[in-house]
Amino acid sequence: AIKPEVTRTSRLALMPSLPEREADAHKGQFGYVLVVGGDVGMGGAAAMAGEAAARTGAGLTGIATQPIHVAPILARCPELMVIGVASGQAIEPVLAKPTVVVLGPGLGRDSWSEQMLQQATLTDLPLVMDADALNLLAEGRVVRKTQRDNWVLTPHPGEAARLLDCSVAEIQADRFAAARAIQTKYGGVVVLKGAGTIIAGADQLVVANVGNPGMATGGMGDVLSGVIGALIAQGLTLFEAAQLGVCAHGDAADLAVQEAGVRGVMATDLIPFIRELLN
Ligand code: NPW
Ligand code: AMP
Ligand code: MG
Repeated sequence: AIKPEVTRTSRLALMPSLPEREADAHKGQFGYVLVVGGDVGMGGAAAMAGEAAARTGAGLTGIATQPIHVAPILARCPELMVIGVASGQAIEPVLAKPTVVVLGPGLGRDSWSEQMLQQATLTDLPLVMDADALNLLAEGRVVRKTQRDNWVLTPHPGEAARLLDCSVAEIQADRFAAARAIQTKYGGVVVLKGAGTIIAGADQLVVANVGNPGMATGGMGDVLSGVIGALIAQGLTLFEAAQLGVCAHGDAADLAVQEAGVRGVMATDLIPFIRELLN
């Protein structure tokens, strides 16, 4: 049940936060999103986040991933700058250019994952933390700062339970309290995903009643993380980007379902609709 005092957010309310494109605009004005993720077996997650970021209007998009994923990702989407990072290799030079880092899609939880996480969390850039970046954070494997103002955490209920060291049932029993508790513990902006996604900042809390059960399929969250990253890159605040990203993503899923039904929607099906809705 939605508490009456909780404000509902919507795509239309947030659209004015997206800057117009002037006639003489250039790509440097729309930011550089770097996706860090894609361990062996999950290259698709990083690819989906990257493609979603580019289609959401990022000026430039890069992906730092396992070397074996470079060629297949480039073959699918040559607009992406795909950087292979081997075990033990420093990514410091790669981190000099982006305006925002999306950390976690398909990142995994092994030594390569930890190496990528440690290096990426050394930057002071804004971060979108998703998937295994959240799992590693929950396990205490982020060594630098475990509380920061300039990150967006996007847990699903399973990841939220790990972040608070409780059960999924406890998260779902009071999703508002759970989102607030994660925000208090880790700072920044928290997006607690699932039906009735909650977005919590330090002193704001809104609910987005968007989306549908067709979204219960792999890759949906990876697309969302890229969308939020691209909105941050274009100058939205973290709280605005989280709200507009969630709403555009959920509304796009509704359009995808209207087109062909609730079963068999794929995460990449949302991407053209997200683009259309943000234009
Ligand atoms: P249960 O079973 O109910 O106790 P995991 P993941 C819970 C990558 N991917 N309501 C639920 O727990 C990701 O990016 C790669 C209630 C469920 O079993 C990650 O890096 C893909 N519970 C990595 O895989 C496509 C909910 O969480 C558990 C819930 C692992 O991510 C797929 C699953 O969470 C994937 O995105 C809800 N609404 N939602 C690719 N193509 O490369 C989740 N749970 O164990 O964190 O696994 O989300 O699949
Ligand atoms: P992930 O579990 O990380 O792939 O993220 C799943 C995405 O799909 C999140 O944005 C969820 O909010 C969304 N989603 C999944 N199931 C539903 C549902 N039943 N209703 C609305 N949104 C959903
Ligand atoms: Mg996910």
